[in-house]
Amino acid sequence: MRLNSLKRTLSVKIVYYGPGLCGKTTNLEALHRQFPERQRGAMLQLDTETERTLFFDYFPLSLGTLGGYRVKVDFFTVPGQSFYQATRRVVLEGVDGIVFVADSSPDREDANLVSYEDMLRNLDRNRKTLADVPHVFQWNKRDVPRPIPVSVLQRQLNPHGAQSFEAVAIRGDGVWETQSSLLQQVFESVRKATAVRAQNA
Ligand SMILES: Nc1nc2c(ncn2[C@@H]2O[C@H](COP(=O)(O)OP(=O)(O)OP(=O)(O)O)[C@@H](O)[C@H]2O)c(=O)[nH]1
Ligand SMILES: [Mg+2]
Repeated sequence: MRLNSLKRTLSVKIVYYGPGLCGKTTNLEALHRQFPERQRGAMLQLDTETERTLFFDYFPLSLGTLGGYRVKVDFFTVPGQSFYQATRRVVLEGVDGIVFVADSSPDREDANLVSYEDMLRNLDRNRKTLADVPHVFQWNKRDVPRPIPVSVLQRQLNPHGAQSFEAVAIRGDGVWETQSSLLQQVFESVRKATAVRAQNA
């Protein structure tokens, strides 16, 4: 969270994390379409001609004012391909909320686990743990044949029972619910943090 008391702005950073081709970019594109035009900024996509994310995707959202501050949300995706490790660590810097997107395709069970471990490692490098950061899980691609059962995904990736949502991001299903649940958690933690600051001021 960044508070700028001169400009009276508050911005929070949301990151979509997950293995290559799990649907992070698809989520951001669907979300961008679902927000009203007057609230959303342009979507920036840094990708190759093959449509794999090279650096990240990004768009800003204005959420009106809160306590005299203009509130902005910055949505990012990380590139899932394994060799973009350094980019993922940088994109995670200063993160306020994470959506972990898992791929329900039966052959992506290992890829989900590897990406999850990679996320924990990158948080650790940013001196954070998952427990410090509001997060939700999204079980994407529920439309594929013989999807990994949700109970298996829950057991492998979400043993602590964080909020989770099933999705078919290519149809936009579940995209809004995922985001909205995460933002609620993020703003609850912002409220607590700013209350503590006010008390200590
Ligand atoms: N069947 C199915 N395909 C999906 C779904 N969501 C995304 N896809 C497809 O999966 C492929 C990869 O989606 P992307 O959104 O580019 O994946 P990504 O996670 O951004 O991938 P990287 O940028 O390489 O990490 C595309 O062909 C999407 O159309 C879904 O819910 N169901
Ligand atoms: Mg992508």
